[in-house]
Amino acid sequence: MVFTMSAEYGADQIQILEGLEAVRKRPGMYIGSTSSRGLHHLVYEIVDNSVDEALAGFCTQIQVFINADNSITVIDNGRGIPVGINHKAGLPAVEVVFTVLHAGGKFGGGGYKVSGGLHGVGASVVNALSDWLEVEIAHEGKIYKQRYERGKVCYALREERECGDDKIGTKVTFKPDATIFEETIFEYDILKTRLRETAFLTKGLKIILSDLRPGLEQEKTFHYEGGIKEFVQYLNKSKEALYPDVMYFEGKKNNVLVEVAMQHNDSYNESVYSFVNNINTPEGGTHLVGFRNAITKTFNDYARGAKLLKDSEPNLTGDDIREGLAAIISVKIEDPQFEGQTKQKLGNSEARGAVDNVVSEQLTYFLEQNPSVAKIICEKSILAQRAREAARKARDLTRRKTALEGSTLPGKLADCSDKDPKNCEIYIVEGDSAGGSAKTARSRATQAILPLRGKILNVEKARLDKIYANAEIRAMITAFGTGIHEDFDISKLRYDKIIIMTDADVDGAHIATLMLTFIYRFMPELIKQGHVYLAKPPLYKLERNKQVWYAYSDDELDKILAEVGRDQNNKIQRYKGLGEMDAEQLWDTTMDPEKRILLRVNMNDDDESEIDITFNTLMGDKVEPRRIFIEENAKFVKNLDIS
Ligand code: TTJ
Repeated sequence: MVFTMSAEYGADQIQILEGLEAVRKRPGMYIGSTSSRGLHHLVYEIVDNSVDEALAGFCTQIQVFINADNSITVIDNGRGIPVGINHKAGLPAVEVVFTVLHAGGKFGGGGYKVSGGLHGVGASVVNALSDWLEVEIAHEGKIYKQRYERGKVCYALREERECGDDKIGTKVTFKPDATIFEETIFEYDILKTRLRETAFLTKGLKIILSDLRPGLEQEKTFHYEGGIKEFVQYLNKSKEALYPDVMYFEGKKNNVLVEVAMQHNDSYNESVYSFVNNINTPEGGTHLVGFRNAITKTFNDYARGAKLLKDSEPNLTGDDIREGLAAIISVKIEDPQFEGQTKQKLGNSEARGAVDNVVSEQLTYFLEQNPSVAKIICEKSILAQRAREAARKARDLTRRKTALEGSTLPGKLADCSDKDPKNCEIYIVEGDSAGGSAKTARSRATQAILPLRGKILNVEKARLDKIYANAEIRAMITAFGTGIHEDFDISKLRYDKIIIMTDADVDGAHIATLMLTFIYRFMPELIKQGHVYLAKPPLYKLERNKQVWYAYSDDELDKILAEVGRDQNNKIQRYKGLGEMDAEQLWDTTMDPEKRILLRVNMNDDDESEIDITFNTLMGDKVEPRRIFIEENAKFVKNLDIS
């Protein structure tokens, strides 16, 4: 096959170059950011094209390599990007894919495309933002190849070599442009989380992730014949399932492909995740509404029909039924419309009815065929209803209390005088002694102190009524001012920073984790909007000839000793707890905004399900998954205090 390339740059070629120039000028417009998140989105853009080929039924395996030079290679065994001339552009189709903006996505029209969707920007953007990109296509016994640099064609698509007739597929390798991305080092775990999710959502597709970087070599294969059923099993792996089987419903209505998998566990949290064309929709949308309507209606009808719910008793609410529910809702739509603040909410109205229909019909049938499972779920929901009633009473009590006596803040709270939340911060301090020093050390104008007595309630294993009854939890809720769950209103937040200050030992870490579990489960927006921090107290105090240094890590201590000298004039103290510091030292080392180190707790929507699983693994009932998690992650732990 001979390719002709017009020697002079026609109008089209100039337009193509301008398009890619625009991408390089304002990359954030196309991939959201040029941070680590934007860098990893490049990989998803390319992989999603192969996933499309899998959804079309022509690709069964995708390999992703992190190469030694931090370039990425993606290989699939699909039909291969077409190499024939695209007559509209007068160029080979594959060149159009990589050089014309938004030219990506399906070639055969129709179908549910994952790539190049509203969230996708197409492979041409990846090309424009790469130092170089090479594509090879195995087609009819030949390998075709083309190379681009910063989006510009280096040579015309050419026949590179012969290959076996049975070889098919597409291979793309690209190296992100370091002049555009602040971060060009790929993180294996970020790609692992996303590729695992993609494999769950595309049943039967095998995805292999390999890290080829020296010293980081590892490989993992994701292959789930059970698709989202296995996703729910994965969500429940550190929990106790209430019944053996994961319910699975699938159907097609109003040209919407519906897949739902669900299984209750013994926790009190809801872990329901929704997707459209494999794209996570953390803000939910019509598909999620359809799901919620269906299960609330179906379970109430069943509970009444089976006389599990007396006529005199009120209906179960969606919250009651979804307590402890792990579920995946995955719909495929040809032209998804996204809404919401971050464009991660599905707007298509046809999805609501489609999901409601499929789930109502098939769940009703399932419950009739499995009365024992139905009973278990209804009884758990009725218990949840009673606990919710009790919690409402407890909450109304706290509300009434604050209403009657004005907003009584917790007695132990030493509030700050400035009333503008933007200027204020609250330290949640472990233990009364450290709380005392913190109250003395603080700047009264802008720093509030809330001392908590030892270990707070582990909300991962408690129902709402017990949580409201816990004094420490109530103190935090009242002090923060936002309310929790459906009451949550971030505009009522009384402090711009919530700083958790605990001892630098294992107990302190455990208390900090308990507090983070509470905030994550009841006020996740505080974390998402960056209000939650961990104070970093010093690990060491070095005294030498009347001079004092503080070190916040072993490395830092080594650096200081290298400077001042290692001899018997050094007196080194390893801090076991905040209580060992007097107020002045606490201020100097941990509370003075000019000098302190604060670690901001970050959370983004990409890894919602992973975070949920991690909290449950660490804080939940089952010991074995926790042991495995700690073993797998111990290599990242420094300064583990084993005293
Ligand atoms: C679409 O239908 C006609 C034959 O070609 C089909 C296609 O586009 N297949 C395809 C594209 N398989 N894999 C890709 C692809 C793979 C990677 C790694 C990157 C890109 C941009 C596309």
